[in-house]
Amino acid sequence: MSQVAPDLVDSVTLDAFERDGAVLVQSLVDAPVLARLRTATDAALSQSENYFRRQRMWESDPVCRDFCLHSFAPLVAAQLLSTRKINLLYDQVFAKEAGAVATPWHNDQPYWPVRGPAMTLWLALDGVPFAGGSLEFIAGSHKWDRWFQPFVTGNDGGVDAPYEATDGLFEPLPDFDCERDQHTVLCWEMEPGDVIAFHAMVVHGARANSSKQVRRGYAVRYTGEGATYHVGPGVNPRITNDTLRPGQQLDSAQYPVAYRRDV
Ligand SMILES: O=C(O)CCC(=O)C(=O)O
Repeated sequence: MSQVAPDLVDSVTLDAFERDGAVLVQSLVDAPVLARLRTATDAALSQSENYFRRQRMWESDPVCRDFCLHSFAPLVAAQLLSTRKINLLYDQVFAKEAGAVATPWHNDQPYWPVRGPAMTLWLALDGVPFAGGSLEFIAGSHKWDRWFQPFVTGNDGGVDAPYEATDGLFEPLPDFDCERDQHTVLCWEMEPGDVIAFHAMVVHGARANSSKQVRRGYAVRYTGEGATYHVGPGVNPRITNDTLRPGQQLDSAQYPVAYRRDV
């Protein structure tokens, strides 16, 4: 597994992440690591039909564990969040089959048991053409501090229903597709090994996959220094923790420290 590569995040990348909440980093992961991660994520894909239930593979798979905890990935997250400590929140594989519907607009943090700095590294395991389930981001929306209503997703990644009992806690999702001309929407084609780094509060979704190929992405969620545990309506119960209390730091077997710099 590739180890620490210093200064992976140059100032242009960092500025883009801070300004837009999402940035493409090309050719971050090399072919041997990609091959191992494809094998590992395919094993997870064979175990669940549900688009959003292939999570926490690192806990049982050494390849995922190595990437999440011992590769350069936590360092990249630390540089982007400008933080001295990174915890792993969880990992997840997203496979959009040929013909799959779009993933609706959302921001991630309403689903996560965490308050404070958090982000994702989304690694392309396959090439992602624009029409092949490419991710889209509303530039700068991570700074809005707007918490949008989480929804229950179907097996294909579409919306099944809004989460119940969250009245008043979240804003209804605007129809961002109708508002496209009011925003800068970022979307990149990706080669295998490219990564999109994005902030947990940036509004994003994924286009339908109208190609003939599956589109597999491996997402690793990290939190930064100052992040604390929080549970409330809308939080994904499959990623919560039985022992932490609200307001505590995340450090635990479930959310291990993946990177720490003392000075
Ligand atoms: O890969 C996708 O289709 C959606 C990914 C996503 O929404 C996320 O990683 O938060």
